[in-house]
Amino acid sequence: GCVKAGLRGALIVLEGCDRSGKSTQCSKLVERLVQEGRQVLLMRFPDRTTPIGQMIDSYLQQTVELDDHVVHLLFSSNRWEAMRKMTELLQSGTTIIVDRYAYSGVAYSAAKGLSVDWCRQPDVGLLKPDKVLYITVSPEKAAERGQFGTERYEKLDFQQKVNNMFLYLKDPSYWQTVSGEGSIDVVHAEIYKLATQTIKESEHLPLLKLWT
Ligand code: Z5A
Ligand code: MG
Repeated sequence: GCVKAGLRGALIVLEGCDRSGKSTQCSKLVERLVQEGRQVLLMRFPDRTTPIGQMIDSYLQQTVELDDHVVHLLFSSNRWEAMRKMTELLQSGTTIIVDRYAYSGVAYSAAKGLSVDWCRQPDVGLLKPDKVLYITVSPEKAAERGQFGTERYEKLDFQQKVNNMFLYLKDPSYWQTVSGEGSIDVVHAEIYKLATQTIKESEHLPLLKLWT
């Protein structure tokens, strides 16, 4: 698995509600692509390692209170601060698998009552993913995967609002829904198939910008 000159990497985002298995599937996918000798990187948003990410972390852990608009802009800034690095990596042939992106940004803030149009604006112009794999699980299945944690948004009625927002944001031109209800290996097989197709299809396509 060597890098073919001039071909770019793909930007693939996994989205979905709480406990749908995004982080589990992102790790498994990246592990397999690395084993195959592909150039690939795993990223997640929020990236809690940067100064902005640390502010987000304090908010999610409920150690600080912030205005909803402020939090929204911090999540967006946390993506913007990664854009230069992501662009360079994609152009040099690295595929990036991303655990949550701007869709989570809009879905969670709009579920709190902010206007969807307002919520989209700060993320307009971010790199547009080549594919969003939207993992779905029923609330019953999600409940079998353990209790809600103690972070801010981990409550059932709120998660249902978030789900509805994801359905509203879903763009069939580049989103694909994947059932997250099978075993980890079954879900992985489907995601691997779609991701490798996307990598192949994106090689010669230009990088686009989100919501423009
Ligand atoms: N947020 C926001 O408001 N604005 C933004 O712009 C962004 C995010 C980017 C933290 O995100 C919060 O930030 C989040 C949205 C908000 N709030 N909430 N809720 P995060 O990404 O750090 O959230 P997380 O808590 O790490 O992820 P998650 O959504 O809760 O879980 P997941 O990654 O989808 O699932 P998982 O960790 O892979 O799996 C959950 C459990 O299920 C685990 O025990 C697994 O072993 C098990 N599992 C996974 N797959 C299976 C299958 N197939 N069968 C059985 N069991 C399974
Ligand atoms: Mg996760």
